[in-house]
Amino acid sequence: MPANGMGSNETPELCHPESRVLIIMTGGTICMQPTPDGLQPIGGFIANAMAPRPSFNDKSPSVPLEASKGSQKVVLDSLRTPPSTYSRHVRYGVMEFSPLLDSSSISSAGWTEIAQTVRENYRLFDGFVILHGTDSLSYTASALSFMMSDLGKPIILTGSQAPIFNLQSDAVDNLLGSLIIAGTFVIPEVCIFFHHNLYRGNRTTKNSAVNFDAFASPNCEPLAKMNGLGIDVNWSLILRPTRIAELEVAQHLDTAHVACIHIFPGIKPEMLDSVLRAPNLRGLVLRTFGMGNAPGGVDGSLTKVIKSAIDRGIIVVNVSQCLDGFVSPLYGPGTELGRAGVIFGYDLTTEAALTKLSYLMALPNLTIAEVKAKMSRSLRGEMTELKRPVFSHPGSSLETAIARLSVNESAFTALGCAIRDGHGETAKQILDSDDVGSNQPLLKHADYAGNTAVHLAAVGRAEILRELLSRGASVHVRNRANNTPLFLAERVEDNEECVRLLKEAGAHLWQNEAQIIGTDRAG
Ligand code: ASN
Repeated sequence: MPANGMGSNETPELCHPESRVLIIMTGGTICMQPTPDGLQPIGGFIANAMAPRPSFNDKSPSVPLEASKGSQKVVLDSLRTPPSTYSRHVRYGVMEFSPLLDSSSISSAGWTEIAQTVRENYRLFDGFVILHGTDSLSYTASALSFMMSDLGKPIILTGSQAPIFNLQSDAVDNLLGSLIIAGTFVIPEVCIFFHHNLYRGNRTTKNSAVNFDAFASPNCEPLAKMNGLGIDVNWSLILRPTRIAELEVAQHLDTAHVACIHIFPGIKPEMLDSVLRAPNLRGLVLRTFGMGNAPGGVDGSLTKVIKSAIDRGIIVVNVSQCLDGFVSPLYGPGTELGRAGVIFGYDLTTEAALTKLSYLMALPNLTIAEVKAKMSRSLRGEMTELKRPVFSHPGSSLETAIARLSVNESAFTALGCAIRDGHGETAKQILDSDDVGSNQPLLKHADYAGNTAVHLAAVGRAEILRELLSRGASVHVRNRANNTPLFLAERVEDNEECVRLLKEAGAHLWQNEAQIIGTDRAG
């Protein structure tokens, strides 16, 4: 058995390893029951809704789960799913908001509470599922996506159109799918899972008040789809951090100084002006017609009030009322808005535009010019940016040539050889040739023992490890023996540089791994 734990029989035999997922219950229809005051969220979700259902409870003994709530240590009751088609159990505990909310009442304070709960429990769980009402789900998902920088683990938001206690409900499918995805795939994004689709959260909008298929992501394909038996992840779309840094969570969003106006034929410039003169207003999202047009008028008075607001330092962002497509200064009225200094939000949804503006306005020390510049760029995949060109590599090495044939075992084998032999330049070439549209599918590959390139490099190839991490390779994927790259790195002597790099990228040891390393060192 190799001493570094790379073999599949390193830790005690686990036929079906467990992932740990924290469910944060904020409320929403999923946990509602009828009352004389209409549907209201009811607490005790794990005991009332999950424990009685075999798909959420394999009846194994409950293991107390250590968690953190408002910086206090708490112990959560846990349940475990039966093994999924991916041969993993998901063990989970539930933390409930108090009070539970209809999501129409969520605010920036609620987003801060969710984000801080994730941060406090980040090292204790493999992934997070946020249960939330559907009404403002896209706003919350967008807000959280901006609040989390260098996220390395999945955060999946879901809810349902009908309560879980109803005979006909979408709740079980949505919750079970979210749990399995959060416990199986290292998709380091804030996502919404709904009606068999996993969406990038900041691309979504609620498009049905009643249908189970309630969300649309008009300008971005689903990140994954649940098919009959399994889940097809579109790895080429998944975004990963592109620098070596740990998760950072923004404190809050400044929703108090932004507004949103929906343009309609006949809108009075005075109406818009009175909104733009609201005390302390700093930003406005303008929902325009088609590709970004607003009524110009003979004297352009609407544009005049907008220009005057921009001159007073207010940021105005143009997004389309159309779900599909983008805004651009193509037509006369759009060109006029562009000349007045309006920022074109390309294909941002209204939800993403408002929360992004609120996020940027809450960041300390950003100038108006910097906020404007960031509004025109994608921060978390919320707007489409032109793809990087694909370069050819004349005169590349044999390994690179093999690797370029396709993204498959031969490419990963070539990369593995380069890592094993410490050929940093070759590894870089292979990764460059894999960098189609900056997706790097090779970073998600694993060998027969489930070791990713990061596992392979963690045992002493610091230079290559740095390269992998700067390209966004995950430090959280576990191999078949359930070990993280950091565990392998810690078990190798004189390997401080790899350990340091992994920790800088947010890696941490799980309790069982720390115990084994403690025993190693004591011995
Ligand atoms: N009003 C509910 C909410 O957003 C709607 C739902 O969850 N389906 O909390």
